[in-house]
Amino acid sequence: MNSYKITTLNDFIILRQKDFPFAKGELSSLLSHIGTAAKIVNKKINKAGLVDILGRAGMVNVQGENQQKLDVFADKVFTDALRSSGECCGIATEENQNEIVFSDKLARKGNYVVCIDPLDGSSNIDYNVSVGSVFSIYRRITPRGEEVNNEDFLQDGTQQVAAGYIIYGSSTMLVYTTGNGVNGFTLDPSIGEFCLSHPCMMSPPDGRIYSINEGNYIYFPQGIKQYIKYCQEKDESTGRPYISRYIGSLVSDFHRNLLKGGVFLYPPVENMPEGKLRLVYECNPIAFIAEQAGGAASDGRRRILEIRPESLHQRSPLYVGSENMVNKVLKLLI
Ligand code: P6P
Repeated sequence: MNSYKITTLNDFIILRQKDFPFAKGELSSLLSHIGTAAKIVNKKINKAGLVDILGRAGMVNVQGENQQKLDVFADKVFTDALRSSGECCGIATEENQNEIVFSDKLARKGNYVVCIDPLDGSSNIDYNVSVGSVFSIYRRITPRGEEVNNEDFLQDGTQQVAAGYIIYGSSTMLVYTTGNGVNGFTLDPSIGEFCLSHPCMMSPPDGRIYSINEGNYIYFPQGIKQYIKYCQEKDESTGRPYISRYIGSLVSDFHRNLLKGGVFLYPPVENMPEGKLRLVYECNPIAFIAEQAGGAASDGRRRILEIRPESLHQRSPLYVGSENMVNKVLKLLI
């Protein structure tokens, strides 16, 4: 019988704990709780077509978007898991206008806050298109023992201690970084464990995939229109014309481009002058992972990670992926 060396997410977190000489296992425990919540959400998503969990919950979230039942379910699962971890003293989530303060004694002692989009791409759920969860973890600014407040959640992306996403696709993967590279874990349903499947993920510096909703073409800044034309020109020395791939689910589009090389673009458009994606719980975690994998992430003028958030739900244009491709976009935007 050949030996099949499995490294589960929890094995790996503990193994890598030495990267945090001062950590006493708190961040490790928090990441492990996120992994557990992801398994629960995954189970529900996998059965979505079979139980009455599809479709709208009949509510509207802070974004004014119709909440899908799975959105509401995922939000509750991650909130409960983070609250019970004892390491997290509050969360900012896409589904709630303000931060959620965990005021019980244990949680108030937590060192960390989490910003999360519990189920991104949820409009795709009813059509069996892959969706994802995206999260950032920060050390709190307010003193331990006190209740968190807004400032704990409006830190710039360079302050993230960890970030990750779960992609509920043909297989379910959890990809995260704690600032020491990016590692991917695939859920093995037969043992109910996330197992290390993509160690040290690196984004190719170049790629041939560009991901953008070309339906908004007429609203794009001139530089983006030029970039799309650049992608479509024939130039075999640079592998053009490139390939257009767009799922309409940030985590799925980003994950594919991270592995194969490519660039994802969400520019300002007519009814969203700051773009559509949320800085705090979509752009920042994705940008942290992209940079840790050797890629780049910009709003067209600055590194995403250097933007000082002013509000929880503020939007930002996002150009993210292979470094040379992002740099080409930025050159045309100047
Ligand atoms: P559009 C999904 O609703 C989402 O928030 C992201 O996951 C995705 O990248 C984007 O919106 C797609 O937006 O306007 O192209 O449908």
